[in-house]
Amino acid sequence: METLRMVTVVAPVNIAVIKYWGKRDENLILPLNGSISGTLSTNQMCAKTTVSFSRNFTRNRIWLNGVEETFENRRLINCLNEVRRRAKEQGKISPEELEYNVHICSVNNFPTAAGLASSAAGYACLVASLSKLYQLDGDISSIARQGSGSACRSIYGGFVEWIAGDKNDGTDSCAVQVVDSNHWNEMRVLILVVSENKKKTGSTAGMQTSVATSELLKTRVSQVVPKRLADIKQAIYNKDFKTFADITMQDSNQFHAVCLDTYPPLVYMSEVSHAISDLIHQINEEAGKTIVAYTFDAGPNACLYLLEEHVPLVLAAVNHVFPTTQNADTYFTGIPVTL
Ligand code: 2P0
Repeated sequence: METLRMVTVVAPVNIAVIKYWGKRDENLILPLNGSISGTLSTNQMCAKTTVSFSRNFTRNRIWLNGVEETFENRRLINCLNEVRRRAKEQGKISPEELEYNVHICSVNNFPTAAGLASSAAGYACLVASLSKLYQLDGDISSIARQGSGSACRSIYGGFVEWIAGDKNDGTDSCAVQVVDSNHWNEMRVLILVVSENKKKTGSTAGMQTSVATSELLKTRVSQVVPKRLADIKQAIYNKDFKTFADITMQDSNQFHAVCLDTYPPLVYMSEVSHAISDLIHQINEEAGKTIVAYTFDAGPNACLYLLEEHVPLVLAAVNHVFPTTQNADTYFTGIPVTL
C-alpha cells in the first residue's frame, strides 16, 4: 500500500458583485443573504496548495506562505473533518489511510488580508486539494463554505451564485455556476491596489457587529438583495453591461453604507477609494454610457469590472489621475484579469 499521497491545486480569488455580509450561523457559516461573484482566471491572483498524507507523519501540520501555523484552527479542522467524513461514506480511501496525519502547504501570490479575498482563494484551494487527496465525488462548495463563506464561490469558474439556503444544517447553502467564463469572455477585472496593509477589522468580526447593530442590514437582506440577485443574473445572461454595472456599483455602495450604519462604524474605504469611485462615474459620464463599474470589499482596494475594449481608456484615465508613486502608501497595479 502507498505510504505517501500528494496533490497540488491552484484556486483563484473571486470578486463579489452582490456582497455577502452577515451570518445566521457562525459555526456552519450560513449567510443571511445570497451573493454573486466573478471568479478570476487561474493564472493571476491565486492560492496554490499542496496537501499530502502519510503513515509516517506524526501530527497534522500547516504552512502558510512559508511559515508554520498552528493547526488549532476551528475552521481548518471543520473542513478536514467534513472531507474525511464524506471520504469514509464514499469508501474510496482505506480506513487506515483515513487515520493518517496530513501536511498542508499553501502560498498566495497577492497581499493577504487586505480585502482581496485571500481567505476565499485559500480555503477554496485547501478544500479542493483535500477533496482530491481523499478522492471525493460531488459538490464540495459547502465544505469550502465552512472555511470561509466567500470561499464556496471560488470552487467554480465564471459567474457564481452562493445560494443562501434556509435549512439549519446548511446542506442547501452552496455555490452554483451562473455562467461559465466563456459566456461573457470579453469581461475583464482591473485591481487597483490602494493599500497592502492588513485591514483594521476583519470581515468575520465586522459582519458580527453589523448583524448586531445595523438596521440597514435588515432592510438590505429582506427588501433589496433578492431582487438584485434576480436582476443581475438576467443582466449576465443577456450580457447587458449597463444593468450589470449599475447593480454592481449600487450593491458595493449599499454594503459600505451598512458598514457605516454599523456601530461603532466600519470604515473600509479610504479617501483614495472614494476618489476612484468619483473618477469611474466621471469616465462613464464622459463616455456617454456605462463602460466600467467599481466594487470595493472590506478594504480600500478597488476592483473594476469592464469589457476588454475599454481597458486601454480606463487604464489611461486611472494612471493619469493617480500617477504611480514609489514612496507612498498609494499605488496601483492595474492588471486586466480575465474571468
Ligand atoms: C463578499 N466579503 O461577498 C464580501 C464582500 C467582504 C465584502 O465575503 O467570516 O472572508 O470567513 O465567512 O468570506 C468577506 O467575508 O468571511 C466577504 P467569513 P469572508 O465577497
